[in-house]
This record gives sequence, C-alpha cells and structure tokens, in this order.
Amino acid sequence: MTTPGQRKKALQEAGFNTFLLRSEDVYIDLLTDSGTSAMSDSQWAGMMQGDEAYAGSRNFYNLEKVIREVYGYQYIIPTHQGRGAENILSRILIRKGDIVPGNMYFTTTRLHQELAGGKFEDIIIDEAHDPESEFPFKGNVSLDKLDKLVQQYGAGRIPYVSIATSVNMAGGQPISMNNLKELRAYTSKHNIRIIHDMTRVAENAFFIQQREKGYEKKSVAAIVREICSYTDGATMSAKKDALVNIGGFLAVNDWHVFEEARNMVVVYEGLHTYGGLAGRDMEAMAIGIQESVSDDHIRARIGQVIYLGEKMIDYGIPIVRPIGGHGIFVDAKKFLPHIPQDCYPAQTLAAEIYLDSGIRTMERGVVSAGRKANGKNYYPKLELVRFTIPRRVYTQAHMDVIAESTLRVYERKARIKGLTMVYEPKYLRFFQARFQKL
Ligand code: P61
Repeated sequence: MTTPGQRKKALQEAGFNTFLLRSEDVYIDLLTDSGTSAMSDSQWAGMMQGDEAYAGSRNFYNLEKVIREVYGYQYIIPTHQGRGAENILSRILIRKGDIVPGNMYFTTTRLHQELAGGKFEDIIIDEAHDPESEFPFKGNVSLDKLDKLVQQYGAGRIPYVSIATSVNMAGGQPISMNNLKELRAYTSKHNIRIIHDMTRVAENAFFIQQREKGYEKKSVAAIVREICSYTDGATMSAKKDALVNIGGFLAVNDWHVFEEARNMVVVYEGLHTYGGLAGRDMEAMAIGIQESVSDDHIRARIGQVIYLGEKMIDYGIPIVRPIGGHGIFVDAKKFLPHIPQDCYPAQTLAAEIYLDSGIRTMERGVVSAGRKANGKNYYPKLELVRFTIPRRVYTQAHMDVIAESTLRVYERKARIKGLTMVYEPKYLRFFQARFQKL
C-alpha cells in the first residue's frame, strides 16, 4: 500500500507511463496477464526436473510431445517468448512488399511483419472497432475485406493470413469456429497459409463453447485442437494461456518452413532444443499447456474477469462489450469525452487510476498504435485502458477494490486533464514514452 503523495511522486518519475513504474509502488497489478500468472504446484515440481543439458534436454522432448498432443502441430521450436517466434516466422515467410492481412493488429506482431518488409492490413469485422457492439464473435474476419486484398494484390503477394485467437487489442474478443472454417476454405482455394497467434487460444475456445451452436458439449481441449487444425502454423507467447513466467514457441506443419526456422533460431534465440529457455522453463510450459485446457480452470479464470466487468457495468462505467477473456477494457473516449485523442485519453486515464489507488493498468489506444511507415500517427477507433487479470493470482475482494476505485475516478472525470508526449522512442513507443500533464 502506498499513500497518495507517494503515488504522485512515483507517477511523475515514471513520466505518466505505467510501464515505467516500479512494481513496489503498485498495489494491484493489472498491467498485463503476461508472465504474471501463478504457477501451480505441479509446474513448480516440474521446475525441479530441469535437464539443463545444452542440447537435447529431455524437457524439450516433453514439451514437443505435449504441443503435438494438445494443439496438433507437428514441428516445434521453443523461443524465449512470443515475439521471438514472430521474428523468426516473419523473416522466413514475408518478402519485401508483401501484404499480411490479420484480425486486428498486435503491436509486436505487426512490427515484426513490417521489419520483414511486409504491410499489415486489418481485415477484422467492423463490429470489433465498436466498443458497444454486443456481437458475440468480434474477433471474426471479414472475408469480403480479405477478398478485396486478394483481388488488389494477388494471392501471391499474401504469404499468410495472421489470425489471433482472442483478439487482444479488440478487448479479448473471440473468433468463431465457423468463421475460421470459412477462412480455411477461402485460403485453401487461393493457396494462402493461415498463421495462428495462439497466445490465448484456450480462452477463445471457452467462448466458442459458451456461444457457438454445436460446441456446448465439447470440451475446451477438443475445441482448442479443432481451432489449430484449421491453421498451418502458430506463434505462441506461453506467458498467457500456458501459465508460465517466461517462454514461447513457433509451431508449423510444413517441414520446409520448420527446417529454415530451426536454422534461424540459432542466430536469434539459441539451439533449436532450447530456444533461449532453460530446461526447467520448458518443463513448466509443458505442464502449463496441459493445465490451460482444463474446463474448470478456464471457467474460473474467465468467470473472474466477468465478475469484474459486470460490476463495472453496474456502476455505469463504459467498457468494451461483450466482456472479453483476459481483462476489462474501459472505453477512455467515453470516459473522458473532453480529452481529444491527441491528448491521450487512455494514457491519462491509466495514470489517474494509478493515482487513486495504486492499481496499474495499460494504455491501449493512440500511444500503443504508434506511427505508420510514413511517420504519421495511427488513430485507432478504440481508445482503451486495459485492466488485465493475471491467472490464479487475485481474489474476488481485489476485483471489488478495482471496480470501486474506477468508480471514484469516474465521479471526478470532468476535472481530469490530458497529457503531452515529451519523449518518444522509435519502436513500440508505448513501452518507454514519457508524458507531462497539460
Ligand atoms: C500483453 F503492451 N502480449 O498482452 P511476448 N501476441 C499476443 C500477445 O498478447 C503478445 C504477443 C503476441 C502482452 C505483452 C506485451 O504491446 C505490448 O511473449 C496476442 O510478449 O513477446 C503479448 O508475446 C507477444 C504487452 C506485448 C504490450 C506487447 O500484455
């Protein structure tokens, strides 16, 4: 616990950027669900069985076996985390001038696509950009938008369609199985790969189970397997669904892509049987993957997110609907309508929430969206503050404190002023940018 005076000082020192706060100065940490979940007793036991051989660690073979069984992908390369896999895959599949369509951008994913010479094109359905739309599958792809790109550029210029399960930037929104099947049919016809960002695939599977006809009686594990079966390969940040503090992987079914990736990983991550991880990390990941597809676990995990979201809705706080899988996304444009997007309403709101109670959240708006290749800012329709819930960490009482604190800030919203950016790094600026009060 900190005092208001301490928080004011900490925030100033952090340049009004919650990424630059020290965790010691944070009371409830909702910055991210990435690497912040609690490992189980089984995972910790697995840590004690680390085989730290440089090459051919038995933990690698355990991990490979589990990924084949749970997800169905054939060839596996561990990486230190998700973006390590994105780097390798983008370098292999994307050539200069290529177009990479996807269901909304993700910061690191799009950057690696751009660094490899590609251009990301958003083909998510329009509903995803509307915080108030109650559409149950706001992660869906618009096949019309994709078809327009294919007509315009030709399928040969599209190395793959980039599909996230649980679309992070849209508010943790799922893609439906039906949409994925239609996308598979379309891309097969045009000989285009689907690459799956499976960072939160189990959470997506839960929503399919709850909302999609024909899946009510299927297990999350079975749904996860089916999702993966419609895609050609995947990048994974195991720090989310898979319940580890560090780790990720690249998985593909195509031997030739695997062969290239296996070679490239030694340049950027480490040998192909550890990819920047310790043996113990791979063991914890193998166990976490199995735990992540348990129906009871996912129901409890998303149940907690829904509990918080419903509380906020009851308080009249504007949030993205329907409630997503990994957190609550507060609509900063609606919360602070008097602050124009150029004065960073979501960045401002994240700072104000920290000031009120020491709760740390994250901006997901114009700062996160960054700049286009021509230097101009992206102006995303969604200007959000993400309250991300780590798995197996907080209690219902914490959720109450979070909602009550947000309500207090909501009650004094008219007096809140925006920010100006005083330092902007070149890549992924939101991590390290600094701001001052207007
Ligand atoms: C997060 F503010 N996510 O949500 P890595 N794909 C997807 C992710 O959610 C993801 C990665 C790939 C984070 C951490 C983070 O703009 C940010 O293991 C759907 O983090 O390399 C990561 O996986 C990358 C926070 C990343 C951010 C980028 O909090």
